[in-house]
Amino acid sequence: MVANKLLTLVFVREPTRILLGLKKRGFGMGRWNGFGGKVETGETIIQAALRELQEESGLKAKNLQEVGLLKFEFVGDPQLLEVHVFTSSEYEGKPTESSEMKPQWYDIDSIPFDKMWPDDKWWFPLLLKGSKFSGYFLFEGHDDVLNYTLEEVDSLN
Ligand code: 8DG
Repeated sequence: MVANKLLTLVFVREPTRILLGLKKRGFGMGRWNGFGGKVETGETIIQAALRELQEESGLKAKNLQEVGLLKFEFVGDPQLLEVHVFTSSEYEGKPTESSEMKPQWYDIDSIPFDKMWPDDKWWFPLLLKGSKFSGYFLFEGHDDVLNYTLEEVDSLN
């Protein structure tokens, strides 16, 4: 059995807008997303979430809350991705472009779903309304979701 690959994903949000970044390189390049990346050895998931947000956007999250757990399988790849999703409504700093991400605020009623990972349109509404959620998505390549499950949960464990 292959261990899951742990990743973080952080969305900084205000009442009417959310900060997304255009991924400039690597996995998910060309898509708008939250800020995150791989959990490194010796780091907790929360430490990784804070570090990746700061490295990629220049922001320091002040009230990180874990809101989602998303698992991704890609046909032909035995390794499952386990993405821990967080929001923060308070932060320090000013969004700053990095080598990885170009940040931009989006009104919550004009999120660019057609330029994001295809699964995001299903779980984003839950994130935006403040629910917690858990999901699994089976991808073929990076554009096609063959099947998925998604549920609102009371708590993430
Ligand atoms: P690197 O510098 O070593 O290249 O990478 P990293 O920054 O450590 O990690 P990464 O490979 O760029 O992390 C991938 C990011 O994409 C991570 O935040 C999790 C996120 N992500 C997926 N799948 C999906 C998805 O389907 N939707 C969304 N919104 N985000 C996803 O891995």
